[in-house]
Amino acid sequence: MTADATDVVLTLDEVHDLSFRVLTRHGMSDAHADAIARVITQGQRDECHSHGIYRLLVCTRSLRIGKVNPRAEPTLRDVSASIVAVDAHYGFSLLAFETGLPVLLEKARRQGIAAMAINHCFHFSALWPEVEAIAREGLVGLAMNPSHSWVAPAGGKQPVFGTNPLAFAWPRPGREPFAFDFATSAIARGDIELHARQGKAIPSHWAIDSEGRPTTDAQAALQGAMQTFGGHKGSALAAMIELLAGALIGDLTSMESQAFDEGAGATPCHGELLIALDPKVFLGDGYEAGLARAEKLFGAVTGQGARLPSQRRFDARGRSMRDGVKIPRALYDDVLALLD
Ligand code: NDP
Ligand code: PYC
Repeated sequence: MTADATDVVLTLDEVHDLSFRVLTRHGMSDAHADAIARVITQGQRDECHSHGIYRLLVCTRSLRIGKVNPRAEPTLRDVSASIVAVDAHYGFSLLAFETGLPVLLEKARRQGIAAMAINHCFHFSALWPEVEAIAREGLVGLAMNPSHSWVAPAGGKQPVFGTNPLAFAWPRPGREPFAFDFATSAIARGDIELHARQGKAIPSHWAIDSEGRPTTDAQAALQGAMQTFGGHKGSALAAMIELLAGALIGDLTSMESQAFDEGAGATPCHGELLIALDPKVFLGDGYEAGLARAEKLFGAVTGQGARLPSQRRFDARGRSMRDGVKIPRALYDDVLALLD
């Protein structure tokens, strides 16, 4: 890998080790620190810069604010034959996800479809590692969550919705799954934060300033309101996520998460909904044919030179596993300072 003086190159083990040390240094239990360090490493590995090592700054700020329980032990509740709920007890979401995943998979295999509600969690991570984990088990995965009310509805100017990510993965035996994962805002807020850190302009369709005018100034965007992607369509999906991963699972909407924060500036605190579907149950004897039909669909996309979502990530994954990852020197120095 070529790196200039403004970059630092780390192996994936070094990224994990650094993340684990920073998190435990800030009082986090080993179990939480390991779950989070693994996902931050995956984010950096796949060159998802808004959800890689940058998140250590966000996590540690939330820990210092004191609202997160850094040693919370998630508990499981068997809601029904096809629903499991995991209470994160105001810890970060990732250990709760890992605690509930085996039960979600077992219920989906038995019932054909199952849901997992994660409640009372601080949430900062990308969702593709979770739906990929479901697809690696041969199941179809869906995941979604609210965040803080940063995003104006289409046609409005006041923030109501979160950046509300929606992720999906379809298993492809012997190869990487078909997966997508996107914020229902025009871009993840983390990307605007990274532009603000680097003093870079943003495209004018990402956000409006506090006067309601489209802006290219990342700082003004953070103080104004973000825009949904795809106008009214992203707005409707964002609302759906508030309902399914908020109201339906008895947890906070993005407006309520923002109010719960009381201006402290911590990571959003709310719930998350995951759904797993087992193609073997849906398709029975038609399982092989169903998966072959999916492959034909993917081939029709790639056959004309279009790419599947996540292909950029999988390419980056290969490079990072071989060569390590490049981290901007200024970010690396800020992360190292967290060990002082
Ligand atoms: P992007 O717009 O970067 O990517 C969205 C998806 O579209 C990815 O799956 C991407 O695949 C795919 N894609 C991009 N370009 C193409 C293309 N030309 N052809 C086909 N597919 C394409 O993501 P966002 O900025 O919306 O979100 C980034 C991350 O932020 C997500 O992982 C999300 O989970 C996370 N997030 C988390 C939140 C939380 O509350 N925890 C809130 C909001 C966002 P590829 O990656 O391969 O380019
Ligand atoms: O990038 O929008 C975002 C985000 C919110 C919470 C975690 N990431």
